[in-house]
Amino acid sequence: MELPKEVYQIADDIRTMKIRGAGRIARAAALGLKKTAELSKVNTPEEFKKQIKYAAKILLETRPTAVSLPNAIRYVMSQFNNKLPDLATTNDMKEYIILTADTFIKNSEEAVKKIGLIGARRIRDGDVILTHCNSSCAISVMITAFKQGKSISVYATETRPRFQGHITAKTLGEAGIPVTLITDNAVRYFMNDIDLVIVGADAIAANGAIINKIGTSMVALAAHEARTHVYVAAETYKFSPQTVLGKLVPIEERDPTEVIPKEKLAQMKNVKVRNPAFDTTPPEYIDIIITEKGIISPQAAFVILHQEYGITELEDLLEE
Ligand code: RUB
Repeated sequence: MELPKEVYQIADDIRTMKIRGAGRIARAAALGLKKTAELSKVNTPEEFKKQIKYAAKILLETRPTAVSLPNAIRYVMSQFNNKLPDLATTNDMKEYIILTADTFIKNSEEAVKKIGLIGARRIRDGDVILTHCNSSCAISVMITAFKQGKSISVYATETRPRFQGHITAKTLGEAGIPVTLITDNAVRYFMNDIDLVIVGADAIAANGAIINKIGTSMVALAAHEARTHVYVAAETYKFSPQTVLGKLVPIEERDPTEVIPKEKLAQMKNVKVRNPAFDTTPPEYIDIIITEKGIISPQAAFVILHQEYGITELEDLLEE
């Protein structure tokens, strides 16, 4: 089965982290389905159904942790499958995929803006905020609060091993916010200077636990010890329906060379490298989750999942 080369390119960009961050990955996956439909050369409905299913599979296999990726694909594919009886020609099918993918992308971009507006209300003038990694949702909250005239400053962790904290520091700094870049190890050292922690999420489990960039749980632990609030900013398509059904969110382990060059490791005896990209923060360490549908406590994660997926859809997912 062949796909347009643009679709393989998107899959590759997600795998190699040229496109990264759970929201961006989700929008890129929807774009991958759209490109499949736009550039498809197949002529029969049967061939197109096979092709779009194959594109979904290729995109799904790129990165395992951010649940926004399967949720974006599920959004497009389930609407497509429900609409199939009304889609008479291959062209109708292609147009419907394009329409649904565009809707997902537009809703997703609006969700990030809305999270910014809702979350900014919880930021006070003068707040010193700590953030970890690079989350568009967390950034949306901080920049919105700053644009509203709140004089905030931010500590950004560098976020080993891929240094996504550099992107965060650059973005916030360019927006005019004073930023202090710190090593991940320095989080507890500075915690007493911090008013609140704000991070994003790659996935949120049914019990309200947050899966985010490795190190988030240590940041939350240090915040908990210092009685500093922890806010998570995440769209509702980052809640994982599979966790209602007993599955755990898989944690991606990336290449050792991200941690240490191959040649250097080769000089060490009896040393191996582990490089998990994400970790799980228990709900007890999280004060609120800011979604585009409003602020919830982590304990209300199941309510969001129930609203988004309903019992019938959840039962269908049991087969996945
Ligand atoms: C990125 C990361 C981000 C979340 C949320 O990890 O952990 O905090 O994805 O980001 P990676 P957003 O760099 O490995 O993809 O709010 O932009 O969706």
